[in-house]
Amino acid sequence: MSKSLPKDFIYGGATAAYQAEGAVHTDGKGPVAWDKYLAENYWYTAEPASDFYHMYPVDLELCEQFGINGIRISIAWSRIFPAGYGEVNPKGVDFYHRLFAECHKRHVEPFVTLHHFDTPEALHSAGDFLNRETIDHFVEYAKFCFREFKEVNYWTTFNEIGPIGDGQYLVGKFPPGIRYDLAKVFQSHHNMMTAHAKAVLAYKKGGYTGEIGVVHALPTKYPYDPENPADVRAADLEDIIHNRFILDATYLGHYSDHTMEGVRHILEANGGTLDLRKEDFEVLTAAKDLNDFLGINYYMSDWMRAYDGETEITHNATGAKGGSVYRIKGVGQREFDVDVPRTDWDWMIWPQGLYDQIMRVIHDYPNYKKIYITENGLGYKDEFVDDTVYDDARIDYIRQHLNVLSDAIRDGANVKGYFLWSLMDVFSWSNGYEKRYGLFYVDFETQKRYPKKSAYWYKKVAETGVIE
Ligand code: BGP
Repeated sequence: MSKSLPKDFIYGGATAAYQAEGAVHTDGKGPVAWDKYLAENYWYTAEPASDFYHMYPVDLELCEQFGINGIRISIAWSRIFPAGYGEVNPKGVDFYHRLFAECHKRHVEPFVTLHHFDTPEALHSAGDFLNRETIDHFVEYAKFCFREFKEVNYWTTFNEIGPIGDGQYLVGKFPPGIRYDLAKVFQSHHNMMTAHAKAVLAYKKGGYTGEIGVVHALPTKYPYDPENPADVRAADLEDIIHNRFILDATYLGHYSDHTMEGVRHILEANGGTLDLRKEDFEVLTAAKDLNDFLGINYYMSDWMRAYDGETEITHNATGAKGGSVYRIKGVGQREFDVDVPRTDWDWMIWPQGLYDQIMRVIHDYPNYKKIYITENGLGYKDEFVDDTVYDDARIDYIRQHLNVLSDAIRDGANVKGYFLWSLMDVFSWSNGYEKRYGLFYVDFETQKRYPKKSAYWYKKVAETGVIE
């Protein structure tokens, strides 16, 4: 029998400013570190992306036509403050007012993220969030947006604090491209969580009537051999790096003894120290019960084995299946050779991991209030035929993940919505335009949109609440 989802459920599509808007130098937008980094290190840039800066009325009309009643949008910080702080750019402010008005006109609720990987260049080159001044600049930018964009009912401070630290300081695939520096990873996570907490406190102090939360990417980590204590330990340490450290900061207001033992172990093996201040924990503690929702981005799980060697990571950017290597000194290694389907980019497709992750959150952090799945989707080398894409693999992927959501709700989780990554095709930060996720195919030359088979399937689920 088909499973179903609750009546008030949000069927959304997700986007991010830098991956969708294009127009990177238009109307006074300030530079971000990615502009130069992509040009120098990858085979593509953020122009034209999906030209959402001009095409948003088309995309929102498609939402309305296809039963999509929520959209994740991020504000490009450097459109509002081109240098990260100081003078406001009125054209940037005006763009987002027009965009949010169009959302409401089409009955699509905007869930708005303040920071989706795109710190303004001036702050990024001064150390990004490793520099504590960036925390203050972020909070000022957040406060400005809260005051200015009163039409927004759902705010997210950050998108994926975890992958930002990993991308910037561990894997080195995001600017500034630093590799294997675990201390910077944890410090970046901690400082960004402090910035998040300060923004939440400012929002609540401002007496606004909307909701505020944070979006975390939470890949589930399993031991390759659950009977082998060394594999269990490897999975646990990986979980601390990617999930537990930031979840503790979000909902406990401190790091548990278990978490800190793991962090110390990792830093002993890799070197480096952390600057965790008393005043940070005061802020984290004050904010821990004020998060109105948690956004979970879930794409994959990982299987971990013990590993006794130096760190070695190879990022599979091109979709040549089997190209990934991931081994961290003092932590463990990812095992890709398990009996689980995976994408061409070596992302292990495991819907049960979403269920297990949700259950962990509601069990370990009972003050979570409610959850939205803010990203989930299948990156694929779509084939464009007959003016569409017959993306049965994507339909299957979404169906399986919605099914476990239905199970999680049945088993007591308060999950209120799902945002497919991505609404229309956008480019991927470190994989380019060839890795597509959208419900709507984008011809990046003409910027024309074409509904894929998955868009029609998703529309039916949104209209009926039944996962066919
Ligand atoms: C998340 C990001 C998105 C998006 C997605 C897919 O980490 O929040 O911005 O890019 O992952 O990832 P990728 O583009 O690497 O395939």
